[in-house]
Formats: sequence, structure tokens, C-alpha cells
Amino acid sequence: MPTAPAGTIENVDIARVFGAVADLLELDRANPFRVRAYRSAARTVETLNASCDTLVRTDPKALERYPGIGKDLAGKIAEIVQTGELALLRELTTKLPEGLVEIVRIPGLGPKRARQIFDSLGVGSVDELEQAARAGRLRTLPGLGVTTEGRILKAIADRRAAGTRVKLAEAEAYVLPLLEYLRQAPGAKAVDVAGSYRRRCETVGDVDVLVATARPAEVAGRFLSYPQVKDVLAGGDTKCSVVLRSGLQVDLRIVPEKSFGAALHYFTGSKAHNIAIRTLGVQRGLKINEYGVFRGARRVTGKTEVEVFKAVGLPWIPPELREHRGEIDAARDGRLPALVGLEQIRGDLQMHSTYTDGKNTVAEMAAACRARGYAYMAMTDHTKAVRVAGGLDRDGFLEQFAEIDRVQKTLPGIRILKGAEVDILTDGSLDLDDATLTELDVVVASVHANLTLGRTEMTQRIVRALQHPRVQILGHPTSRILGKRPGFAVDMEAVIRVAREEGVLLEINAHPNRLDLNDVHIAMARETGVKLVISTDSHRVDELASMRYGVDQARRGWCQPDDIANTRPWTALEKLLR
Ligand code: DGT
Ligand code: CA
Ligand code: CA
Ligand code: ZN
Repeated sequence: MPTAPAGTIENVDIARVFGAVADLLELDRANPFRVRAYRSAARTVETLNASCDTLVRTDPKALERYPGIGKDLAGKIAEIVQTGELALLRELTTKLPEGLVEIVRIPGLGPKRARQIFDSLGVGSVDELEQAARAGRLRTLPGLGVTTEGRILKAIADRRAAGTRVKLAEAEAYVLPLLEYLRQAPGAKAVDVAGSYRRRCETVGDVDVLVATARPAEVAGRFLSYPQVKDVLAGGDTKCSVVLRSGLQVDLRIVPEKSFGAALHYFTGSKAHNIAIRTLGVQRGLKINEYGVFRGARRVTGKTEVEVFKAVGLPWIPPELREHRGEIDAARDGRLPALVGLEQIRGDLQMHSTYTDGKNTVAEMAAACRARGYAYMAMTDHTKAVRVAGGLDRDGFLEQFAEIDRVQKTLPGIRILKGAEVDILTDGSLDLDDATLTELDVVVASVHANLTLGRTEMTQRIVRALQHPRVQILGHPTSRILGKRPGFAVDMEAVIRVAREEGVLLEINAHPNRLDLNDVHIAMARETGVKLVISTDSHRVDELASMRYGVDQARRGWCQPDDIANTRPWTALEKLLR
């Protein structure tokens, strides 16, 4: 058995193995409790603050004390840490192709369907599924028709279009340990990430890391021997490119200290922003590239980014704005926004509890919000139409109100708001009676089902909901799930206009799988004068930390603190909520 050296297994690796086990067990028609155990362990491991690798080697018993991890799963974690793999996963993949797991993830196809298609047609990968659909073979199966076939083809095309981009939060889980590792390289003077990662794009194609050093060969050597490296695509003294075990590509540039600022600017991009800056340079007789700023053959500057901007007469521009959408003009005219920051957020206005599909109680969520330093939080559980989440009806909410009052008495220092995430039904009416709506402090309304309505109908549906006098916030306004499904078709300009007329706020959902609204729509809302809220939509206490991704997204939309409603104290926010 191979033995993995200490510190080579990241928590995300373990989570990935458990996730694959859960998927394959489900396809293998295993006991649902067992499936759920692996899925829940995957989530626990992924969000754990401590390194499983370290725990296994120092205090293996500690693992068993985490929620969802008992003796058995702690043993499995130890096996992965010590051997780099899991016998159970190997066994499962001899029975069922791993490609089947990808099929399960296609929207509209669950494990049952995927298994049916595999058993009857031998289809075991997305490519084979596409061929089968094109050849009209799926429609020969019971319960599958021409329409489903078309929908599957569309879903596959959507995924291809989304490409193999990695969600920012996921990339972070791989990048942060790598940066730590590189900082320990002898002679590394500065280590930073550039590219779309630094611009805080919601997904990244690859990760661009930069190191300043006078000892490039040693830094390159250390990078290439990083234990997570699976393939080396290029390995030189100035540029290395590797693929990590997770599939994430990392490009490393090694530069002398005097070029670091120029390189950081160049590789941060975006490309369009770079070209515009370079053009400004040309107008001043300067050549700007990744090595520095030059006048003829003479290097003028390039050690810091501030100097590079200064050379073209501009103040430093935050990376989140570097998309060539007016940031250069704004910088020249002294109109750069003072972007909102995480520390200015005073509360979280969307989360769920054990009353519906959340994993923590009202008291636990409230205590965790208080620990984050918030002044207020809204408990916004689902309404009954969202049946998979066990949505509440009036009686359910009344019960929760009583609990909130009880918890509030024992928990001073944070205001627990009574809220709901009311489902917007297909006709635009709300899934909760007006009496209950009136008793709520915070009403978020969101679309969860019938996402394939036409653009006109979807727009009418949402507009009607916004016109309901009790709706205060539109939740995850396009319902996109990154890498899985694009947002539904809707006339966002019309939605924003009506939100403005009605005084409804728009949500920036901070969940790293959603980040919806996107940057362009945020900017559109802000310019129209619509206020936004950043909410985490947490289903467990540890998800409350996603707030920072929502803040990143708001910054990409040029938001200042005043644009974000939940930077206000409660009394001021209350006035904004009609
Ligand atoms: P990604 O990786 O697809 O999420 O997006 P980026 O922006 O990280 O793009 P990437 O990794 O291809 O390149 C990193 C940065 O390097 C990019 O944002 C700007 C700069 N860059 C790359 N190619 C060019 C180029 O041909 N011209 C200029 N001016 N800059 C470039
Ligand atoms: Ca990149
Ligand atoms: Ca790159
Ligand atoms: Zn929702």
C-alpha cells in the first residue's frame, strides 16, 4: 500500500473521496442512511478548521468528536490520510463506472434515472449519454420521452458552456495551503495570487501565483515538488504550470523583486484592463509589460503596483474593478468608489434552521451570528411549497415565533428578526397568507420551482411578487447554481425598475455556489438606485462565514457601504424595509 507523507492530504481531498463514495453508494442502491452519513461527513470535513491530516497524526480520537463523524468514518479518514486512497471507493468503482457520478449531477437526472440508463443502455459517462440522447435511444426507456431527451441535451450543453471553471471558494481551499507552502521557500520575498482569483471572479479557469525572488531555481523546485501536484505541464525558472490532484491548474511566475508590481498588475488582468493601461502608457511614451515600466530601454519603475498606476497618472485601482468597465476613467476623475468591506456588515438577512432544511437550531444560528459581531439576523425559513425543504405553513411559523421570543430572552446583544423566505409561486402569488406576512419583520421572496418558464412569464411572475406590499427583499434573483445551471430567463432591467418603484431590495446571495446577483446586475441595480442586501442563505452555522464572498461580489459591482442595506444599524435598515 502506498504511504502518503505527512501533510499531503488536504481536507478537501477527503471531502471529495467521501462525496464520490456517497454518489456511488446511492447508485448502488445502498442504505440511504449510509449514503447520507458520507455526504454529511464530506461537508463536515470540508468546513473543518483543523487539518484532518494533522489530527490523524497527532490526536486521531479528536476526529470522532466532530458532528457526523463517528469511529467508522474517523477510521476511513485515517485510511485516506495514511495511504492516499480509500479501499471502499476502489471497490465501488469496479462495480460502477465513476463517470456515472457525473451523470447524476446533470440537472433533472437523479441516481435512479442514471442507474436505469446505465443498466439498460450501458451508458456510463456524460459523453455516452450525449450520444445516446442524440441517437434517440433514451426515449426507448420507460418514463423517458423526447422532451426529457431534449432537456438532457440542453443540460449537457449548458455544462459545457460553463466549462471546467472552478468555484472561487473551492479554488481557495487549494490555493491557501499552497501559498503557505510557497512562503516557506528559501529566498521567497513576496508570494501573491493574481488573475481572476485576485479579481474575485465567482469562478476561475486557472490560478496564477506570483513569487518574487532572487533564487528562481529553488522556488521552482519547491513548487514542482508540492505534494498535491499531479501533472507538470511546464517547469522552468520563470514559469511553471501544474495540475493539482483536484484538477485545478496553477500557473506560477517567478520574477525578480524589482518587477513584482509590474508582474502582479499584468497577471491580475483583466486582459481588457491591461490593454487600456498599456495604451495610456504609450500616450506617455512608456512601455508597460510584466517586467516593468520602460522609457526606451530604461526601466522607470515596476516594484509595486502603486508605482505602475502612478506612471500613467492614476491612483491604485482595486483588483475587483479591473474589468475595463469604466474603472480607468473613474480613477482619472477621482471617482473610484470606496468599496464596501466585510467589517461593515452588521447582520445577515437570510438563513434557515432545523424548522426546515437547516442543520442548526434557531438558538445555535443566533449565537453564531452574535459571535460574528452582528447586531441583527433574520431567521428566514422556507414556506410550504418548498416541500423538499419541509417548508412551514402559518402554524409552523407561529411555533417558530414563540421559539425566537424564548431564544431572544436568553441571548441579549443581537436582535433576532422573524423572517421567511417565501416561495414565489408560478403565477407570482406568495406561498404564505397575508396575516402571517404582516407579522414578519423580514420578508424575502424567492423563486424555487418552475425555472423553465419563458422570459416574459418569468418577468411577470417576479414583478407580481415585487408588487405585493409585504415583499421586502428579492432572494437569489436568478436562482443560478454555478457550474450546474444558468439563471432562469428574465428581463432583469424590468425587475430592477419595478424593485426601484416598489422599494424592494435585491439580494446578493453570498453562498459560494450561487453568488447571484452577478456583478453586472449589481452594477445595474446600484445605478438605478436600488439598494442591495448581502445574505448568506446559511443552512449551518459554519456557512455564515460565506458572507465575505458576497462582499467580494458587491465590490465587483462597485458597491459602497451605502449601497448595501445591511451595513446599516437596525433602526435605519427597518426604515428601508417597507
Ligand atoms: P481565468 O484564468 O480564465 O479565470 O482568467 P484570468 O483573468 O486569470 O486569465 P489568465 O489566467 O489566462 O491570465 C491571467 C492574466 O494574465 C490575465 O487576466 C491578464 C494577463 N494576460 C494573459 N494573457 C494576456 C495577453 O495576451 N495580453 C495581456 N495584456 N494580458 C494577458
Ligand atoms: Ca487565471
Ligand atoms: Ca493562467
Ligand atoms: Zn431560496
